[in-house]
Amino acid sequence: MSILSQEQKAIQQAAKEFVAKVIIPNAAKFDKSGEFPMLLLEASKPSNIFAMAVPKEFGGLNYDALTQALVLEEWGYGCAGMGTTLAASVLSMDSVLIAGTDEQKRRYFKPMLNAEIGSFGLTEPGAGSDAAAGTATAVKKGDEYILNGTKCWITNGGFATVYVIFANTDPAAGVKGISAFIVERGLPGFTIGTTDHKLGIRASNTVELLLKDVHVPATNLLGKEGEGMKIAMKTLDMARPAIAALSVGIAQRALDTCVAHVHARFPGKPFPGQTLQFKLADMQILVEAARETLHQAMQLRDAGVPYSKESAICKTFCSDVAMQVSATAVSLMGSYGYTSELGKYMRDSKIMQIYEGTNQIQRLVISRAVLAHAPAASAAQKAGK
Ligand code: COS
Repeated sequence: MSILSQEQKAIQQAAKEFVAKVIIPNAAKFDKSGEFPMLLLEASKPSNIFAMAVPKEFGGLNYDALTQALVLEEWGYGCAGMGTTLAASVLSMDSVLIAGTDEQKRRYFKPMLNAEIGSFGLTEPGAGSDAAAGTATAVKKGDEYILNGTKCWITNGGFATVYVIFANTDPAAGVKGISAFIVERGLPGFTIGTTDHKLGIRASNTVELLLKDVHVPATNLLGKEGEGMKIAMKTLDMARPAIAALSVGIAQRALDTCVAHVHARFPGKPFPGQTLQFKLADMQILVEAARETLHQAMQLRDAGVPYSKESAICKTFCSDVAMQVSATAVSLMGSYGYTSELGKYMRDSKIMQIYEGTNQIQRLVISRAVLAHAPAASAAQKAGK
């Protein structure tokens, strides 16, 4: 178990209370309707939680990475759809934290202090796993860039106030021409396209973003022209553990639901055979191991050491655990499982294995890191034996 500070424990407790009061009572309703829960934003104002990643000097809560993960686990426990809203807003802020000037940070983070949300627009119809293949363009004219293109499967897109959008300023340069821009809602030519209807995380909002001759001030360029891919990759390193945190929350909830059901089913009686008991033990092992993997990655990030591989590992492992534990929970509980809220946890788990880089892409990132650190050749190998 990670050793948490008193402050971290207090923040975790506050998150549990918020989830119990606001998220859990509303989760089933928004899962069913697929509507965006505006009440979530309103209820978040007193705690300023949408500014949890915003540094103190810009008015935010300045939570370290581990503390952000603690909060997101609780939100995932309550409803991974609503948790996704918070995670995706932080994702967009991460790009600004990485590459923004102080003035850009001040402007971008301001709405978050009022529980408004941000959105991150990288994916395109022909550029998902291959993030470098995007065809959105940004052409400089005077002191503006003119953006054109389509972004898809964009979380929070329909309700965000500010966006980080990736577009190519030099298509001939390919990946080295990708640039990142802050784009504000309401600019002429910037419209919201179709809303996606999803299998899971239905309380979150996922849309297409359409950019048609959108004039963006040149001062909204993040970093330099051509730095977009690096900004995107660094952002995803920061953001993937958020998905791991939501996943741990889902897995813990599925397990707790099973345990509560077993208690209700066999009140005051010995628990039935070892098949059930061993399954519950396996679920507990997976949940605890997943949480540890996540916390280790966050401790590396907080210590300022490289953590790309660990970010990819925790995203992959925790999302696979969420899927496995929630599916096992449904199977163990039989018809009750198939007709209860356990189905939501299983549906919500599936996207955890897909978004912010599929688990196949994570395996690519992990294997590249492993291969880049090949062990020194043994004496026998050096001798050619
Ligand atoms: N940190 C900093 N820079 C990084 C980086 C990281 N973690 N990963 C890659 N880069 C840099 C590389 O060093 C390279 O720059 P140089 O050529 O100057 O060295 C550049 O970014 C391109 O990297 P690479 O050559 O590895 O890119 P690839 O096209 O081979 O693709 C993958 C890399 C597949 C890992 C990338 O496309 C990816 O992550 N895809 C998934 C996208 C995703 O997660 N989408 C979710 C959408 S948001 S919900």
